[in-house]
Amino acid sequence: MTRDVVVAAAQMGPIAKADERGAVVDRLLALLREAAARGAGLVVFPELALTTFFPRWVIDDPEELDHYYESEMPGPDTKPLFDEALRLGIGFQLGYAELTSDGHRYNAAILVERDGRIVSTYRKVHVPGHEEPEDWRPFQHLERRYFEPGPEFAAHRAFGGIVASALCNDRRWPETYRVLGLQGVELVMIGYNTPIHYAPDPGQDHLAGFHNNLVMASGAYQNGTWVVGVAKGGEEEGVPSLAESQIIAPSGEVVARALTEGDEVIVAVCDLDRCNDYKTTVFDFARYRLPDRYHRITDQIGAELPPP
Ligand code: ING
Repeated sequence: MTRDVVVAAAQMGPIAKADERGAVVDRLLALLREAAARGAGLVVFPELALTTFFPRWVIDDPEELDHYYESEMPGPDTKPLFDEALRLGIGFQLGYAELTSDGHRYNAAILVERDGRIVSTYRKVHVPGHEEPEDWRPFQHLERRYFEPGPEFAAHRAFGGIVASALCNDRRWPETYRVLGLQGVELVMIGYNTPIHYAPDPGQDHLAGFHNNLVMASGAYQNGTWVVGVAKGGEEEGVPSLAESQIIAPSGEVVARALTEGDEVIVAVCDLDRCNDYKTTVFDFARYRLPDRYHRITDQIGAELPPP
């Protein structure tokens, strides 16, 4: 007995600041069609897949800033993608900057089923970087200036299983996977924009690819779930960004991985029943977890050191 979902990671190369949404959507359509041609029923696009990664700049002009956000999804620019996906009978996740009607700004990802049903709109919980410009940096990472944190991690029934979205920095935090694991998640889809250079500690730069796999493979194994990580990679507006999109099994093994730093589709047959190999044995939460030993995880924000 298998419960197969054919999943495609649709990696993107750089999006230039000058690129119009129409040209970007044309790239997304080409990736969608290739994924469909290769049998995928679900395509995962990167984080902020419609524009260049604009938090790398200080943008004080409100009109210029709003240009990077979507106030409706689908909107005129993105409707062709929704229409083509429906025609092809393929579902997808799309990362974008959301400006809500009441003025809230989120780093968001919408998940659409094969019949066009909108399953969910996830809003990034872990917002990294800084709020104020820091001129010691070679480029800014102002996500905390431009986005509010989302309210929750939620898993949903879709694609024949239990699925969820996360975004970029979320993948580095074990809480992301465990909160979803406690909802029985079987597939976590994570778009990312990850500069190779980490200004606060450049000593981490050469480990960007290692850390990328480390956190997603750990999250997959420790929660018995498939994990799909999808990059917008390559050198974008002068900033080298990690590619290495990959599809990871509940075992933690990489079953597909991108070879380029550009637009590239990788595909894997994800048997969701493989999750139970781990959920009913090593990580049988109901049998082995002891939450009354774990209070610090939700009671504390930062570390509280033992008394001297
Ligand atoms: N980008 C990066 C990420 O978490 C970062 C920020 C890079 C944090 C490297 C730590 C180290 O992959 C986003 N958009 O979250």
